[in-house]
Amino acid sequence: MKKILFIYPSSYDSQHRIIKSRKSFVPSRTLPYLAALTPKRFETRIIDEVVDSINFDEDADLVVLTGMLRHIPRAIDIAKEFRKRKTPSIIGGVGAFAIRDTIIKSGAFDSHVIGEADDLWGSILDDFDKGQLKAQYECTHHPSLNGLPPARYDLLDKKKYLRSFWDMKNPIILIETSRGCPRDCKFCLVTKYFGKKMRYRPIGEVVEEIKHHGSKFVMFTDDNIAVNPSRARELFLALKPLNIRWLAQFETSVASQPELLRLAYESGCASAFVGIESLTHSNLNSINKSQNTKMAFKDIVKSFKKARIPLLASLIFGMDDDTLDSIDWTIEEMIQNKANVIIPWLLTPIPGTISYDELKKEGRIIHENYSQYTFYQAVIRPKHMTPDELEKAFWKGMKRFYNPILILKRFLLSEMEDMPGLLYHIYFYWKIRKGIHPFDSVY
Ligand code: B12
Ligand code: SF4
Repeated sequence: MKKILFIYPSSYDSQHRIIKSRKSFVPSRTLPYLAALTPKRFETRIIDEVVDSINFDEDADLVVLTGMLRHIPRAIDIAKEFRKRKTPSIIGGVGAFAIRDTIIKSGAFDSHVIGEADDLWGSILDDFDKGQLKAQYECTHHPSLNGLPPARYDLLDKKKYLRSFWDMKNPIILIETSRGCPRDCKFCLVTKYFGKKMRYRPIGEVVEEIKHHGSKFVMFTDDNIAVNPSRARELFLALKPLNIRWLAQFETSVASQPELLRLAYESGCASAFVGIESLTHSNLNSINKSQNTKMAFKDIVKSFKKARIPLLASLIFGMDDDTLDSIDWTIEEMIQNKANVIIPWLLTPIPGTISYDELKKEGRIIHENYSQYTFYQAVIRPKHMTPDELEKAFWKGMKRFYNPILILKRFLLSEMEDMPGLLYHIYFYWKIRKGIHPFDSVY
């Protein structure tokens, strides 16, 4: 039986050390899903390099790699090591799509796949079996999401992932119910990669997959879970009997749909990750996210609070109209308006996005060492501050929002969803003190 080694690479820190951790936040869906698509005639094993080590001498017939942008430099080195042992490798996924020229130039991989795997993976493995692996494959369409197999989370070592408050036995699992996004925010790769047209999995299949894994806390990978309110309603109704808690990404427009939010809560929505991005309208217009200017932030928060869903406000600092004062002011607004959680990032140009093209043209990209594209290290020159000042303002804001007195105050005044909220804030506080972004995979 031929053996496939699926590897999710770690990334390098600023001293070129491989980032390792005892535990990781949430297991990625990508490789467990690719393993599920793999015919039974292959033996499969998954290595998540942040928490597992790679034995380059391990007996393997094929190495399969994936990753976001920051993982690609490490993926290249891993493939080169295996090449020395004559083990072929394949790479695909969002990172490999964003920087296809870098991948080709590296010459490290036997095969480079562009696009979604669902309709392609079987024929790639047939070619591999025949010893006829091609240098490049591309899926030029967006596959249907009917009949997707459940991801093989059973191939992962569950102990290595964080537990949620609601399920102390199982890790948080990622489940897909849709792909695509009809918006086209300039900094985001989703529309470029998955397309503007929404594709949905049959709800019955989503429910079956959730039951199959048995985890009581689910994070949906959908980029915009309620963009189609009638489908979202149907999904939430189907989730209700499962008695799970879940988290998903919502856009701000859902704040004007109290009925839908109420249903989300009743079906187990434990947190809504909302791309607020900026409180400055000119910034929002400049990134093509003017839909966020339609409702004031305080009303968005109120609407989620009314539905009893904690709001995780995702923010981006470093846009053209950001100043050091406006960053401080944004954090204060988050505190005053009682956002439950804030998740700030720095504007980072992903090749393939409009933001990348614009910043490149203006000569404002400092470097393209993708290992450092962590989204909390400044890689662009902002207009009204230095990159160093931007990073300092980011950490200052994080420390201000997650300071112990405010955390305690929030807990005592029940602004957060009681115990889980408190535990998450303590966890975030601890990560920030270590200089790690709370949503980075390392623990
Ligand atoms: C869930 C998620 C997270 C989770 C979990 C991450 C994880 N451990 O997997 C959390 C919240 C932790 C997270 C964090 C971040 N994320 Co995130 N995340 C996602 C999200 C929403 C879903 C990913 C997913 O599981 N999809 C389902 C799987 C099955 O899809 P897939 O991996 O794309 O695989 C398919 C194809 O790509 C292909 N494929 C993939 N690999 C391979 C390999 C081969 C060989 C082949 C043939 C095919 C193939 O086949 C699969 C099936 O078709 C995506 C957006 C999206 N819709 O994909 C963003 C996304 C991946 N994240 C992104 C980013 C930027 C981040 C953050 C930096 C935060 C931020 N600013 O948004 C952090 C960084 C974390 C880190 N490790 O450093 C970007 C990545 C851009 C890039 N090129 O680097 C994305 C694309 C969103 C975006 N805004 O553009 N994220
Ligand atoms: S940021 Fe969110 S709303 Fe905007 S294109 Fe990306 S997924 Fe869609």
